[in-house]
Amino acid sequence: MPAIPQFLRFCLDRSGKTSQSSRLLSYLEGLGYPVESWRFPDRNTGVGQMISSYLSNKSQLDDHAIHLLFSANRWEKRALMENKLRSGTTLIVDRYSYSGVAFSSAKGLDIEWCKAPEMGLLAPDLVLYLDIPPENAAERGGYGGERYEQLEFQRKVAQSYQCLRDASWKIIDGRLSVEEVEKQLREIVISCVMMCQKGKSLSQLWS
Ligand code: DGP
Ligand code: NA
Ligand code: NA
Repeated sequence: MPAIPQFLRFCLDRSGKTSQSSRLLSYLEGLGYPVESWRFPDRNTGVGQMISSYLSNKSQLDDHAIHLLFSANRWEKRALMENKLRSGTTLIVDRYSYSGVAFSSAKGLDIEWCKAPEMGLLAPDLVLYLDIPPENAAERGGYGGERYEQLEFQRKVAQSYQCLRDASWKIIDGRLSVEEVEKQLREIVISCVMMCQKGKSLSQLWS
């Protein structure tokens, strides 16, 4: 039974990533694939609660310290992630390491320093970047509630993501209608799932 290692990840705040993740989940479930939807930060763990408190401005932390907590939050789920993938479950992951590096390097931290604690986490087969101008994201509902939802900062984050693009990325225009984005995502995802079904080994970040 070939493994079906899969990851899909999304980016800027208010880009529509969370609702598209759940649409993709239903789509793949409907086709009969074993699939789960995950998100980072996972606010349910002890580390995740510290992150959540930081994001809602209830606590202050040094930029390096919070970076390491986000990374720890991914590491604490790594073994489970590997088990799921090896058993053939597709994982749709709403944010992952690229968000970690993009947000912290946007604060001015050295990009190589940011990548270091991410090394050895599992690499995704596919990264889906919903590209939306930060100005448009800022007009969407709920924006501004959390620490990073500031237009100037999101512009820097968008620039950081540009430096992180690699061959696993597909860029989707996030200004298109929800239905059009969904249609494009389905096409990209199904071809990735089929390719992975033929047997594709797990690899690690950052290579
Ligand atoms: P979300 O639940 O996707 O809205 O993410 C919460 C916020 O945390 C959002 O502003 C993006 C930011 N974020 C997500 N992952 C990381 C990370 O690994 N590092 C940092 N610094 N920020 C992150
Ligand atoms: Na957010
Ligand atoms: Na998230």
